[in-house]
Amino acid sequence: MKDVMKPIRTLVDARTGLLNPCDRVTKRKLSDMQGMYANAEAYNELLNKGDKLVYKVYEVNIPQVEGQLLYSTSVIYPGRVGDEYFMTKGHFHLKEDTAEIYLCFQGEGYLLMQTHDGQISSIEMKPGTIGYIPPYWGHRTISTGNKKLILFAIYPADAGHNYKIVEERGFAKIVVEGKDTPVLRKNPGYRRDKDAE
Ligand code: PAN
Ligand code: ZN
Repeated sequence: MKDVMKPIRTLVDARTGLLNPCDRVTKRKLSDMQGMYANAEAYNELLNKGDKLVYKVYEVNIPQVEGQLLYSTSVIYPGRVGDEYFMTKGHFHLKEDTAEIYLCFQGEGYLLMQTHDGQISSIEMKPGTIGYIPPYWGHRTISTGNKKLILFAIYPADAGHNYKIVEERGFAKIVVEGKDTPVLRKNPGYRRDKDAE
């Protein structure tokens, strides 16, 4: 019989997002977000004041092969670049026919999604919200509250991440501070997928 992997038990602290045990922590600072915010001047101004932490991801080490599931928590800090809220880089999965589930533990924000053929969707996230990302949807999360946005994610372990496409084209929408509530605006810097035109 094939070697069978042993089951894993992980504890999650819903107030901090910490996983225990945790095998990997990825930190993304403002300097890692070059070119991702619509207001480049506000970005440079903020960066000059210090290289703030924008988000971190806690992960458990699971073999990245078909059949396995990866799970992680993402902690997105409260903050803005100009009027645009702190967010993750965002990506499409390299294996595009893979889905993902996000569960919100704490904070407020959005799960922003788009397809190559120009469809756009967003789910408002607050504690207890589960967002389902079907296959083929690129996704990014945005923290719009005063507290950290803490999300738990589960996805196929062999999904992979395509960041390049987002770095090159951006997302069609941005989430900015409105008069009373956050608002979704057209991203002036967005370049649509040429193949879809
Ligand atoms: C998440 C993300 C995590 C960080 O686990 O990887 O929130 O966002 P970026 O990967 O866009 O920097 C996920 O969607 N995994 O597939
Ligand atoms: Zn993903």
